Amino acid sequence: MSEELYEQMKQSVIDGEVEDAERLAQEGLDAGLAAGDILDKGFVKGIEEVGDLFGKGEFFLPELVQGAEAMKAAVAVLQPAIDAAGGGRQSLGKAVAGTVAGDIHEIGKTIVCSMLSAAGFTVTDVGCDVPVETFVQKVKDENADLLLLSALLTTTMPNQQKTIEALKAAGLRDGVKVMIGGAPTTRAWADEIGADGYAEDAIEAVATAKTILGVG
Ligand code: B12
Repeated sequence: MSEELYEQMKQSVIDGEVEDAERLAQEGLDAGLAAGDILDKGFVKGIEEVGDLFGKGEFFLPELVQGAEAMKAAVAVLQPAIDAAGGGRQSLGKAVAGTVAGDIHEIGKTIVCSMLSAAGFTVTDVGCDVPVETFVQKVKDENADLLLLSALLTTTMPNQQKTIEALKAAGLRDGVKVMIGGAPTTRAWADEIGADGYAEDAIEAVATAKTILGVG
């Protein structure tokens, strides 16, 4: 029964059906499924398929955009449930998160933020296409323990490195751990640019955040 629902969720993203995605997300919650499972087993499978079809040239930009809209609509419905899972506990630490300059891919970063909040971190999401200076300022303003930098384009990955360099220049690097991620990034890239952590997905991001901050 839940397998069928997950399949419909996946299909709603492939078809770019915003209203179906919202309805199915709510149906999943009503059926007692965990928000994380709804994402991972349903909607994320859909957006992955959309990406594959786009990569193969079978989908074009309008379908990509529409799929992303459906995905975002589903995440919005699930957000309160994800937040509630982390409510009422003492914060594990302050995190600032965003997608680097030149890059407007925000779905994965938003999911990472949601999962971190659910796990008990206090997260400030600074959005996408974020200039290096904004990251530095936010780390300072929030007195952040952790900075999360997402990049989905090979062309914007260097902005993760530039942000780390800017933190050093501002004298803030020692006070904050930096974790990077996003589909084209790797552990090797994280090591190369001097990041403290790397994670392949949102679940691993939570575990890595706890490890590098020595909490939880
Ligand atoms: C949706 C999407 C879009 C949407 C984004 C909508 C939005 N508001 O976010 C739109 C339509 C706007 C878009 C635009 C473009 N896109 Co696009 N897009 C995608 C797509 C299909 C899915 C990305 C996604 O949301 N995945 C689902 C999430 C859940 O996964 P994720 O992002 O990887 O995140 C997970 C992990 O990576 C990790 N993670 C992510 N961030 C972080 C951060 C940290 C700190 C950590 C620890 C972990 C972590 O955890 C997440 C959750 O598990 C991918 C294909 C793909 N399979 O990745 C292409 C893709 C990324 N796009 C691509 C391209 C080329 C573009 C465009 C240049 C297209 C164009 N010609 O205009 C533009 C670029 C615009 C820009 N300047 O940024 C290419 C990139 C190629 C490359 N290697 O550089 C891809 C790979 C498609 C392809 N196969 O060619 N895109």
